[in-house]
Amino acid sequence: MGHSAAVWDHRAAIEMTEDWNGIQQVLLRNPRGASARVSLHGGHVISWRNDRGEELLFTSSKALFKPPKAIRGGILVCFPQFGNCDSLEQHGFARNKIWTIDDNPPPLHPNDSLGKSFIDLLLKPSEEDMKCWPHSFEFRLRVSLAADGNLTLISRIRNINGKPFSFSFAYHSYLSVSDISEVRIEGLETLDYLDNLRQRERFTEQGDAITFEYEIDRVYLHSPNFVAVLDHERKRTYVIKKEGLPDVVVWNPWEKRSKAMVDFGDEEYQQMLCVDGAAVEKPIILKPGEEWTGRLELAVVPSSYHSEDLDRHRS
Ligand code: TA6
Repeated sequence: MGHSAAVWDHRAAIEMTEDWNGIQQVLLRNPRGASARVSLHGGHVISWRNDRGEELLFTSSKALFKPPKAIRGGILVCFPQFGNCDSLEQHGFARNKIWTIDDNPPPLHPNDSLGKSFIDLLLKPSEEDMKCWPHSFEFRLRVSLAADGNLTLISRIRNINGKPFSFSFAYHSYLSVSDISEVRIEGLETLDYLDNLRQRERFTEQGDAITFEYEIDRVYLHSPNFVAVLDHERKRTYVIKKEGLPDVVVWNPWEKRSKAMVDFGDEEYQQMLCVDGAAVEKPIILKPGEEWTGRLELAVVPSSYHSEDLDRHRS
């Protein structure tokens, strides 16, 4: 049976399951055997596998799958704030809510559907959410898996309030790496960043690719729309493409902080790295009726892929 992109039926490539808390999960598959799993708890991508069945996202062996606590790993949607600035919970409430399946979303560009398996999710504020963040919104999230295995998340947030509101946002993405000391990030050199470990003080990154020898928790500002995470040992590179998301958060908890997290193994910092497409420094402001779109595409390519290729992508 042929599964050419033109005849690929995205509904046939979706399987609904339930986790042990009875929360629905959506399994997306592509014709080559790659897959992605999305939980309605948080609209959270909890797994992304290539066509060899290898997991590309990190999830802690100590993760607590107990709502309303967010799962430690995968890709978390942080909204209406990233960080912990006001009365809202850390990284906002979206990651802790049960989303619904959106059967009739407003159309996206045909390229966002053609040849892809995808699911559309919807989050609207509950009365409880309105108490701590009194703004009416509709948040539509599409998660899609393409024929080449690329994973795309498209968030559309619409203000259905009578008044403007502002928010910050991140796709908090736990990438699985072989060994953190063998990893480097390209694309953030020479940028300014806010250091979360020093009260968000602003610094400028040096000219070299970023490598890891200690805890890092930074918001890189106004980054290019392509960033690469190179894993030497596994000989593979994550290419992160983003739109509408000016900042990139980079986080590795290293040894001491790992030990302080109950849902994270003491040594697991060696196998993960968070690189998040985000809008943190300057909040997004939406007037009544306006909509914002933030888009993240993740690809994995062999490490023979060099920064020159990245430059080609950028142009
Ligand atoms: O910048 C990343 C960060 O905000 C860190 O400060 C760290 O706390 C991490 O996210 C995880 O946050 P969480 O609330 O999921 O424990």
